[in-house]
Amino acid sequence: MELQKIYQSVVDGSAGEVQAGVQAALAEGVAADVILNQALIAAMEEVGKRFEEGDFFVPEMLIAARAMQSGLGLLKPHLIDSGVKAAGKVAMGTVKGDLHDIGKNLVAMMLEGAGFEVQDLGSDVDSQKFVQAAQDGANIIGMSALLTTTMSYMQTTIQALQTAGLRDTVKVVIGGAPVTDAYAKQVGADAFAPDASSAVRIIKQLVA
Ligand code: B1M
Repeated sequence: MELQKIYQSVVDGSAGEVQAGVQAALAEGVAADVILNQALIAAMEEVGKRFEEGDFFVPEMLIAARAMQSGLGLLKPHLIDSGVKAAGKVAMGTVKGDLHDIGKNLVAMMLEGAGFEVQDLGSDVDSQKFVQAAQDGANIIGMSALLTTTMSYMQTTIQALQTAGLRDTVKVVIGGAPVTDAYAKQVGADAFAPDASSAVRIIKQLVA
């Protein structure tokens, strides 16, 4: 069945086969949200599980996430037409002064794979951009930092959200190699995510 083929192609990281499978499934009349939930999202859950168990590493996860995104691109217009609601709106960015974006991109892709609407703010993101995203309706702010010199900017952003009166309307989740659970508590974030698949699990719990 097409759904099983799409699922396997995402896990295998084969973007061409994912796209062919999605096109075939749509042509057969399979609903876009069924393809999304039973093939793309289910496969990314499997990828996240394999990563957590140590069977997959960052490259496999990145390749699978890209394959999933190539299928998602084909599905998006159909999902918009059928009015499928996102699980939540996440604004993701790497904090000001920091140009490392590979981990942030991976988290964003995994969240998209899990059904979240993701606004990618890029890297070197000023606190006011996060504030603006919250004002524009993001209910989760995700921040990434890879440098010990830039991670303190996470607190600057949280304070900016507080000053703008938005701290209670958003959940703030942070991550990146130098960030820890203790640091998240210290700066007043709602949670720390050590990797992309835990970010998905933690954010799902926060919005549940
Ligand atoms: Co730079 N760099 N780098 N770098 N770089 C590190 C981070 C470093 C540890 C290397 C080292 O010295 N051993 C070091 C930091 C030292 C420190 O601060 N203690 C360092 C340095 C010093 C620098 C420069 C200052 C070097 C220089 O110019 N002298 C400079 C800084 C530039 C700047 O940002 N202003 C610099 C530049 C660069 C490149 C541009 C060359 C390049 C980045 C390219 C890019 O991202 N587009 C680069 C790279 C590639 C690295 C390393 C090698 C790899 C980082 C990476 O992509 N990891 C890195 C060394 C290392 O980590 N081994 C290093 C893979 C990625 C998937 O993991 O980002 O941790 P990670 O993301 C994970 C989790 O952390 C988590 O999920 C992700 C997926 O599992 N996560 C989140 C991340 N963000 C999250 C957000 C969330 C949730 C989870 O929110 C919800």
